Amino acid sequence: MTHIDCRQLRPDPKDGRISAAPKSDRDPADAADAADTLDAVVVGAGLSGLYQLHRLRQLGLAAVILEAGADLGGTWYWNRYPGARCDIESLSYSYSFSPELDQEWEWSERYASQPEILRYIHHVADRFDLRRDIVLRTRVTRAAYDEDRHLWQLYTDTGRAVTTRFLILATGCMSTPQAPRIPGAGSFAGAIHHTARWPREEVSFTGKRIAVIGTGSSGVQVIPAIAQEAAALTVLQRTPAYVLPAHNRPLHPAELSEFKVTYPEFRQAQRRSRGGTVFEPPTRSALEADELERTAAYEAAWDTGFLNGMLRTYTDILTDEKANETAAEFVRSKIRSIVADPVTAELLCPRFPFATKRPCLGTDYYATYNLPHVSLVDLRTTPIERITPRGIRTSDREHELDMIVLATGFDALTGSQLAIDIVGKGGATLQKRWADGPRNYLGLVSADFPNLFTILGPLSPSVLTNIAVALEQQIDWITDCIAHLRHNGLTEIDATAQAEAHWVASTAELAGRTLYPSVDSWYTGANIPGKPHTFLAYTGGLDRYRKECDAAARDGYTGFTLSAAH
Ligand code: NA7
Repeated sequence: MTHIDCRQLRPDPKDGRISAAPKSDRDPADAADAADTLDAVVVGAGLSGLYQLHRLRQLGLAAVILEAGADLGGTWYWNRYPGARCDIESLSYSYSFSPELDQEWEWSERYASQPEILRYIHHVADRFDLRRDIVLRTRVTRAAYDEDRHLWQLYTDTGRAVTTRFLILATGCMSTPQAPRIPGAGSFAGAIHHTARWPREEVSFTGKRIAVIGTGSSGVQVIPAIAQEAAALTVLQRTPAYVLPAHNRPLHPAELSEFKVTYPEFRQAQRRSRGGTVFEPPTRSALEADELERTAAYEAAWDTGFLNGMLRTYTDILTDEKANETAAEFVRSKIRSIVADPVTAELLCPRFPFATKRPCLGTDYYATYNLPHVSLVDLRTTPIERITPRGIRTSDREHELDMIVLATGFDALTGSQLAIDIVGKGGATLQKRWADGPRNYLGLVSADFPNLFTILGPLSPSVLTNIAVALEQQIDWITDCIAHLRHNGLTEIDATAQAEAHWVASTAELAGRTLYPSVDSWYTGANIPGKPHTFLAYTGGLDRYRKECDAAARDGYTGFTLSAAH
């Protein structure tokens, strides 16, 4: 393999883009022939991409990250809306691979804000000297596999082609924003911002009439922040969320120093855990407890400020409808106790099983609806008809607005991979192969798409875990796998069709044991028109998943075929 100087791939300092002939002037085949050849290309410079680059470097590989954004950070680069914050504790939601990093980095709050996480990511990039191999403003548009040479040919929106042996998609599980197609959007006189494409320059709400569409995690965070400044805030709600209080607070230096002493054991415990967070698992059914006991348990969970605090009370909240309803009703009682207007309170009460859509962590979310300039519109009874030059017309009236904020979510888990035109063996396209839902083995490799690994993708634990822990597990596995191939003079790894079929069936079977698939959500693809309805994540837990991945590797990569180019 030719090793190239990665500086050749760097953006032109004048405009930040890689210089190349315009796309229309180029024959892709010519471009590929003339392309630079790398050992590995990682797509995406978020938390996953950065750690993957670090690990590939440790193997001595020529590797680069291609990143569509103008800067690194991934999710934390794009989602810079006011109030954006992680819903996993900062001491947990951070890399574990470097004990030195753990010791030197100081988190300021229990739940880190977007700017602080972005600072952390930049610190990591500097500390491990990663920037020199990151190419920004470069979106991978197409990837085609060369079966003879066991190489991927990549095409980008800058016109530059790159050839690589290994292609690793670190494109994020929530990175393709979903914006509803509302008639008349182009006619609106004010600004429309999606939370996941928030402008880098400050957006002022002062004196303005704002509407927010969407009440998932992003809406729940941005709504109280906008309410603090805006003259009027109208929340357009289709489905209410279960919002638990974050009880966010500053972390005190003494507390941090104490935590740092136990960091090594804590990191070990995270790795062994079911979801990447450390807690004592419940032992009893919610239905074994009487109401008094249950309420006390739920109160205690509510007070902890953990996203999954309620799920940790009893064993069957996510598997038994009756057990689930006890938790759901507890949250509804909290909503009724906080929101002063009973009609608004009822509209805010979710009716689907608790936590079957991802619950949200909020700060003053429900109390925000007690403010005189905040109003709630129920889109189930008065749907949006169109956007007008002056605002949004629902079936009963026109809401006059200066700004519309879309907090309408993402094409989760598969969106960022299917956005790339990926062509594998025998001309197979990922789009066609996944037409009825994603297919892969161990959530890592799809059959006939060799040497292509996905991090935090579909049919892996990803969004059901603390992704900081899940991503390190997958990246360590991928890195070991690449090391194994190189050590043995092999140039290709592919998943077998049988192993893939078994994985798809067993992840569906595992999901079927829970209440998750019974509810339409982005977990099931239901939020995207035309997306196949399948449960997209692995529900067996990170601990079990880790064992499955390790066993496959230990037994000589069972379920995969390994080979060498002639
Ligand atoms: P979510 O959780 O998918 O929330 C999107 C919200 O937008 C949700 O309330 C949707 O209602 C609503 N939505 C979507 N499309 C429409 C239309 N057309 N009209 C009205 N309302 C709409 O995305 P988030 O960004 O909040 O959070 C995503 C994850 O990122 C989060 O769970 C964390 O893991 C990080 P619906 O429920 O579909 O009726």
